[in-house]
Amino acid sequence: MNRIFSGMQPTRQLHLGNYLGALKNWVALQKDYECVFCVVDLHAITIDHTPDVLRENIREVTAAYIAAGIDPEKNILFNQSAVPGHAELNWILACHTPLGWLNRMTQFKEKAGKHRDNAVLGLYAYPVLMAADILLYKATHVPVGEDQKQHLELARDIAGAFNRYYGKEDFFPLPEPQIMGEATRIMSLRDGTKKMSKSDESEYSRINLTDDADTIALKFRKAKTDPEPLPETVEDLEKRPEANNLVTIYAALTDSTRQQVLAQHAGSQFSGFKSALVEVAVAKLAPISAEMNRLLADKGEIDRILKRGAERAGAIADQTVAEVKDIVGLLRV
Ligand code: AQP
Repeated sequence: MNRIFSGMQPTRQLHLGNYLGALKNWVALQKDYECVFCVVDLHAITIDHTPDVLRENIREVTAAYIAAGIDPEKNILFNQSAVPGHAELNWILACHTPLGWLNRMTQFKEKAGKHRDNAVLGLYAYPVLMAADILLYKATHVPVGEDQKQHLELARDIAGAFNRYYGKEDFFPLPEPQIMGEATRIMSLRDGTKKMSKSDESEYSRINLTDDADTIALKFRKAKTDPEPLPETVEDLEKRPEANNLVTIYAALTDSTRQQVLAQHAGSQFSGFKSALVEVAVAKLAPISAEMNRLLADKGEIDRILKRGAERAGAIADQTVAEVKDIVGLLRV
C-alpha cells in the first residue's frame, strides 16, 4: 500500500516557497495516494515562539491547506501534538540514532549558527521527530522541497537501522522522497542564492500566501534582478540566480517549464516580466487568501476538522506504537 505523509511547521506565515515546493504538489497527489497531512506544531517549538501566536498559526496553516485544495474528508488532516504517538516513537527512534548521523545535518548547523551551545536539544533532535512523524504512519512517500532531502535520507537510515537491529527487515518501509516540479527550491527575492524562508528577517524576501495584490506587486517590483534582458536558454538563465528564480516561480505558477516561459519572454526587460509575474501570482494566490480568510472566520470549524483528523491519525498511530513496543520489548499491560 502506498501512503503519503507530509507536513509544514506553523512558524509564521506560509510563503510561496512552501506553496510551490510542497502544498501545490500535495493537492495533485491526493488523487492517487492515501495521504496524511500534518501541521507539525511540535517542530514549531524548536525555535522561539509566542504561545497565542502559535495557536493561531496552527489554525492558519490548517486553513491554508484546505484553501489550497486539500480535502480534509478524503485525507487525514491534523496537528501533530494531538497524537501522542509522535512523541513516543520519537523517543524510541532517538535510542536508535547515532549522534554522528545528527552531526551531519546541515539545517541544524544553519539554524544554530554561531550559538551552537545555546541551541536547544529539540532543534538538534528535529530530524528524529521528523522520522517518527513519517514512520508512525509507515508512509512510503514523502513529498518535500529540496531543503528537506537530507532529513528524509536520515529517516530512511533510521528506519533501516531499527529494522536491522530487531531483525524485522520489512517493518518500517524506507520512505521515498518526492521532489516534484520546477519549484523544488524557491529562492529569496532579495538574494537568489538563499532559500525563501519564513524566518528571513526581510519581509521583502518572500511572498506570503496572505499578501494582497498590492503587496505582491510591491515585493516583486523590489525583487533583486540584474540589468540584462531575459535569455533564450535555460543554460544561460542558470548563470543568473535572481533571473532564474523569477522564471522558476512563473513556470511553477503557470504549470509550465522554464523553457516554455523563456520561449514567451526571452528578450523582455525585468520591468515587463515582473508585471506579467505579478498578474499570474495574484491570479493564483488571491482565491487561496480569500478562502483562508473565510475559513478562519469560523475557528470552531477548523478545530473540529483537526480533532476529527487527529482521531483518524491516532487510530493508525496507536497500532504502530503498539507493534513497536512489542518489537522493542516494552511490556504493554
Ligand atoms: N524556499 C522553498 N522552496 C521550495 N520548497 C520549500 N519548502 C520550504 N521552503 C521552500 C518546503 O515547504 C515544506 C514545509 O516547510 P516547513 O514549514 O516545514 O519548514 P522549512 O522547510 O524550514 O521552511 P522555511 O520557510 O524555511 O521555515 P523556517 O524559516 O522556519 O525554517 C517542506 O516540504 C519544505 O521542503
